[in-house]
Amino acid sequence: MYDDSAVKFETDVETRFGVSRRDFLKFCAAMAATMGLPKGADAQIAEAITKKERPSVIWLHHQECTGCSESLLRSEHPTLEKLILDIISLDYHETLFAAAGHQAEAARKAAMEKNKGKYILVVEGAIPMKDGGVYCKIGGQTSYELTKEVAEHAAAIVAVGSCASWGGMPSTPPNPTGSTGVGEALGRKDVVTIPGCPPNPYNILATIVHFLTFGSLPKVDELGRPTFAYGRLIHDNCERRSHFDAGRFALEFGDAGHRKGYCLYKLGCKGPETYANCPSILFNDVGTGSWPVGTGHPCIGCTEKHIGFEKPIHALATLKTNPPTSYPRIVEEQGAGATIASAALVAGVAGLAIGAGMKIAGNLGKSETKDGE
Ligand code: FSX
Ligand code: SF4
Ligand code: F3S
Repeated sequence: MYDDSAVKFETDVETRFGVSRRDFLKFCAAMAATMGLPKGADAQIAEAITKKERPSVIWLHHQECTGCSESLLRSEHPTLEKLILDIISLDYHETLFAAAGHQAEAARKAAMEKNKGKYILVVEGAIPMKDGGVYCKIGGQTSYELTKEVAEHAAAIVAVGSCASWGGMPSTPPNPTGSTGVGEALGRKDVVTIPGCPPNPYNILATIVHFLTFGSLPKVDELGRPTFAYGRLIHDNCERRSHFDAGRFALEFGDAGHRKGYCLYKLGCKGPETYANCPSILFNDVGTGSWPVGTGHPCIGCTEKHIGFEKPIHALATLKTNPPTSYPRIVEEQGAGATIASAALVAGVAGLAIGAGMKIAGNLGKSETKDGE
């Protein structure tokens, strides 16, 4: 266990990472919490980050907007980008590299040779497979060729963002370039995917920190997504959930319900069929409400294949969870009693045992709040 009271630790951390010991330990605790690790894991993480050799990371870009890198580098408190660039040895990253052209390609090849079998390959962006992959080329190689070459001797492959995970936005029908994700393009099942457009930077970093600390990638679901981040429905963690359960919905952007922070289901929120930790981990480190639904926009399901970028925003989400066993009181803030329609919704739902999700969906279509919101 690292003796965190040692002056040396403090000096090392401040010198190396440019953050205070306190901020560094907070960061390690945040990483442990993000991954749902037990007590003591933050000390293991601190020890690994400060003592172990920085893992070499080769970061490839293909069809994408670079929002994934932007999101990672714009994080604050403590300045996450400083930690990232000190926790890993970023040996190749097209948009951050000072080098260009042959120099950049030479740096990639040197890193691959030096760290053969030990480096992490991070892929951002989709891989076009149509017409021999000609729609995206880097240094004379197609995205597919380049990825295959780097993947061959990688210790782990991490697909960052929805594009790299399954094709994301570039693969939206009719998918003219035959875009797909890394796993499918390479025919590999061992690719860890961190979907989201962009993905939450803490999920990216936690995955890399897990590899650094424990020498393995985190547990994943059948889509290759770490279960610590994609194990729960957004809907089950959403701060507007009590409004959903009580039948209080925004029906139009800017209406009274929207202004009061009611549920966005009827505006097309895909939270009920989207697995991600957005409501609990939030974005941009600015505090409460800093995630799509928190700002009043329905979740578009950007972490889910065939939902984000494919299912229209006006289409209602498919409800995946059973109705709750208890409901909040249906009392409007202004003191009015339960509305007839929302009471009917509760009564209808409470009486159901089978096909509950479908029934709720039916009721939702009919229910209205008192002032027609
Ligand atoms: Fe895709 Fe990332 Fe969306 Fe953009 O690069 S997941 S388009 S945020 O940047 O790959
Ligand atoms: Fe939140 Fe959307 Fe679920 Fe409503 S439908 S509770 S806004 S996740
Ligand atoms: Fe994406 Fe929905 Fe989260 S749109 S960022 S999965 S809230």
